[in-house]
Amino acid sequence: MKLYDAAISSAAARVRIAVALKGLAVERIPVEIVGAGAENRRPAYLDVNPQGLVPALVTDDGVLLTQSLAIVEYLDEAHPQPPLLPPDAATRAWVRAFVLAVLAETHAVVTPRVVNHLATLPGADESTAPSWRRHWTEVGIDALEALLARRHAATPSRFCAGDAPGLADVFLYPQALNAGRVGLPLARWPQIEAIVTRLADMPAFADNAQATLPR
Ligand SMILES: N[C@@H](CCC(=O)N[C@@H](CS)C(=O)NCC(=O)O)C(=O)O
Repeated sequence: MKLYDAAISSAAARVRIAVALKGLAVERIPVEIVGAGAENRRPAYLDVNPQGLVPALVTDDGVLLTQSLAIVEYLDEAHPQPPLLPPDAATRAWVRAFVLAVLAETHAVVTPRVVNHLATLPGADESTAPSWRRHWTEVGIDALEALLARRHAATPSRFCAGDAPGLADVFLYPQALNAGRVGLPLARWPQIEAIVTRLADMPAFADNAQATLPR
């Protein structure tokens, strides 16, 4: 398999973590996504992913996949051990709701392309982008903490939805590290801090997400 990847990308980190949890091998193809040297909007990469985003994965059969959730679910279906989704339908639905709260309602509104555009709008100044990023990170992670608190009050577990790391943890970890990048220590979210601290002890997580644990 080949992974179009950027070390700083939390979306790509989800795939790197899933690959590591599954014990799979993947050839990483770095794609520059920031600054003047950015390659992801050039025709060569748009041929790979018309959205111009990382990650993208080419399977062993030569099929090209995009979107981290679709890629991680593909890996889980193609390589079922260890499973990333729980066995019962209701917990699977909870996990998917949590993952969507990370990718659609938190990550999607603070990605560089959104924040960079905001900074060009009339009335924006140097505080607009950092303030937007911090606000939506806080709103997003507050919601994740509330979802976890409610679940764990009824069904305590070491990780998001069980005693082994799964899909929700794969998505939570890189997003939680992003909070540190915008100056938000994890201590304000005790459920998340406890889980992320456990995940940080696992090489599949620690070695595949860029940034250190925010304290
Ligand atoms: N929903 C997508 C998001 C992908 C995404 O936003 N990737 C970012 C890096 S974290 C990217 O490629 N940004 C480049 C750009 O915005 O130009 C996924 O989960 O794969």
